[in-house]
Amino acid sequence: MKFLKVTPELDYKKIIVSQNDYEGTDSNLLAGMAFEIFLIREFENMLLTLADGGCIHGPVHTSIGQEACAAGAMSVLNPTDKIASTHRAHHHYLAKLIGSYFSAGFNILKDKIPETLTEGVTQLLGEVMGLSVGCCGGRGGSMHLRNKEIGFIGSNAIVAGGVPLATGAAFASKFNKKKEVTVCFLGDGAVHQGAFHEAINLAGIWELPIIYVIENNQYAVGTSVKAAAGMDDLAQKGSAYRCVSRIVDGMDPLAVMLAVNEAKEIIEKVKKPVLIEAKCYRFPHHAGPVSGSNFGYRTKEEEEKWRKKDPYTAYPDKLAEYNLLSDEQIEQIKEKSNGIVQAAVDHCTILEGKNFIVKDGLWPDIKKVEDGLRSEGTEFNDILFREKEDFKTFEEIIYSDAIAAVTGRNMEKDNNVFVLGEEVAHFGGGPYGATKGLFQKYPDRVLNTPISEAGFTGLAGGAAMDGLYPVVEIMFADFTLVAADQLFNQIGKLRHMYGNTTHMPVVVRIRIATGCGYGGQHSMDPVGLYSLFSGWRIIAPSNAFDYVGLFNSAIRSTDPVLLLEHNKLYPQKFDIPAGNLDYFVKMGKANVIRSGSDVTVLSYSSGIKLCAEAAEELVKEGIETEIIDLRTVSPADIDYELIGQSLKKTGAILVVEQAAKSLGIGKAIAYECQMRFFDYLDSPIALVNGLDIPPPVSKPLEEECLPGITQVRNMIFRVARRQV
Ligand SMILES: Cc1ncc(C[n+]2csc(CCOP(=O)(O)OP(=O)(O)O)c2C)c(N)n1
Repeated sequence: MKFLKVTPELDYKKIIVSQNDYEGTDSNLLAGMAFEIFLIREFENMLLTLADGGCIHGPVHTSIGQEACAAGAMSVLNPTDKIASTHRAHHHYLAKLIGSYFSAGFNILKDKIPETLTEGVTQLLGEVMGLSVGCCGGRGGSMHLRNKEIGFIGSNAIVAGGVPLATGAAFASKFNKKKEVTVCFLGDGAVHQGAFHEAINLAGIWELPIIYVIENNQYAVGTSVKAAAGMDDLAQKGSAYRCVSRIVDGMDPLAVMLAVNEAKEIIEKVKKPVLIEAKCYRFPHHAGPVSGSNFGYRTKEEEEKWRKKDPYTAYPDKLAEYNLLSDEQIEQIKEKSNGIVQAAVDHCTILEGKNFIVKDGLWPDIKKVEDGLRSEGTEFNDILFREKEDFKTFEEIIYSDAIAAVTGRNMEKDNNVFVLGEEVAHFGGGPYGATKGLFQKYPDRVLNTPISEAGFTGLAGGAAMDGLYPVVEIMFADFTLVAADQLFNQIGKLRHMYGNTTHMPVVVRIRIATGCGYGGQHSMDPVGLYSLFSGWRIIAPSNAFDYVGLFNSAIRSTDPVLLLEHNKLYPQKFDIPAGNLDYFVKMGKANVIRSGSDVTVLSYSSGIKLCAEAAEELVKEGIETEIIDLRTVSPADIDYELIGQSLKKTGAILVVEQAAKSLGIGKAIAYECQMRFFDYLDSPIALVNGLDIPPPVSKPLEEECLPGITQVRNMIFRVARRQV
């Protein structure tokens, strides 16, 4: 055996900046960066004062020491460029604000500060304080900021959680052929998260216009980079993902500015994403005003060493030393920045003695606390919803073909619809034929992904926030758990958290593979899991007619929609209106598919056929079963009006699901029904569910797990006869 040395071609370098670079840089830009650093420092010191005075609810993660990263990066971004940030985001927000509201060539020493900047700083302060004037109406607070107008697509409190979303924003720019970049800021701690690796890999293979800036402030809370990574230079990570990688002094705004400028050129010319590691330091501990050394994970000596590079002093000193700005000019800039912060504080607080208190009338209206969790439905204002009775002629179609057909029809109508998932562009129609023929017709809009559910669902979320309509296929429902943060913490919550300032039109399609012998990690019916996150709408069509109409509604919806497709339905034939894939079925409207007077049975998806067969068998016993196909099964969309009407007639109710009891929605429906319709009920509400175990592979054992016709028939009989 022998070893050959492998020398991959890596573009991985350290950037060094000299006096010449300073002297060759436009003095307005240099002065502008000083202004940004001063404003950020003044703002965050003020936050600490306000927090100390009890005016801020929640943690304050300052960027004290890290201001140069934001000031440098934003100095070369265009207002249309986008940025994403983390729990430590004030510096990014303020610098982007300045970048967006100062016109090109703005001279901080001579020009008047635009009103919009002062208003923007007030919006940030208001948000951190949880006030209605905040950029998200006080919903998000310090860690969940968003301001689309300035290209601040969102900060995120899940470490690395925002990275796939930012990658989705970059995807949207490329998709729309826009000449803009996205800068995704992250901490050194985020580099160890899977979401980061999945997202940067997607950026690498799809050559997305994104710059990942790792602000390596040496610690994630109290854990050093050395301890977490076993190495000093995190920029190396980029080389694994076809990125150009750079290390830069993050305490020097000019160095960061030059690095980001070069990154923009690389994106334009080489079409590769760029990873910049900006080495910097935060002086206080993770949150609050106290130095990190007080907590014992670092020394005072180390802090003192870094103090010498503090951009608040070292940068203006350098400008003075190189005769680029006088001490007087520096003071003038400082005064301007302090004035803006003071104006924002005056807007939000009054001083009583030595105490700041929140001004009257600035708290958000508590009656509106639930607003914006989901759309109010205005996107359907001009839609006439249809039911099967509205059509005269029909044609037969296989369920899986209906999925492909209606997806294709939407892609034909709207260029912003695209499909992504594992193998969706292969085998002529993806793993189940549900994307049949789409890749051949739309090769740029049907994207095979690597096996990285968190990465591509998060990317879809970011793209959806940017105006695209992604249709994500998740191969098996159980893989939801691999992408749980993106699906639930991000896609399911952000509309509300960002104060209803974003739409989230992601459609996720999932095959439910119960009964296929795939075992306990491929057989989940996830309806109950998604229903825990109320931002989601969940659809489980039992036939192709409903599928087509509900898919059209799902695509039009500005909320995330989960489409559950039971494996058993895929090969079944159903009628849909002849030559019509454009009708809409209303989400939230259930359907009586069989009338009866003895018992109401609620079900959805493949459960409907089972219930219909059982009901048919019970006719000879003299039992008249009413079956309601719920169709939409997200808790807020259950059609209780129809259920109530039925229950008034039958007096008894049974919910039939193939999902395991703990993963179903039957319990929640039973609770609601007894709260709403107690007076109509003659007997306890009954449930039929799968067993609460991971379905085994062995055929008889798996069959034992799932409710079959006998169990359903027996339970309908008992409920109808009031023998529960
Ligand atoms: C997934 C996740 N795990 C843990 C936390 C708790 N937490 C918040 S910030 C943080 C440290 C993050 O360090 P780093 O990414 O280096 O950013 P920094 O705080 O240094 O800016 C931790 C552990 C979290 N918010 N999210």
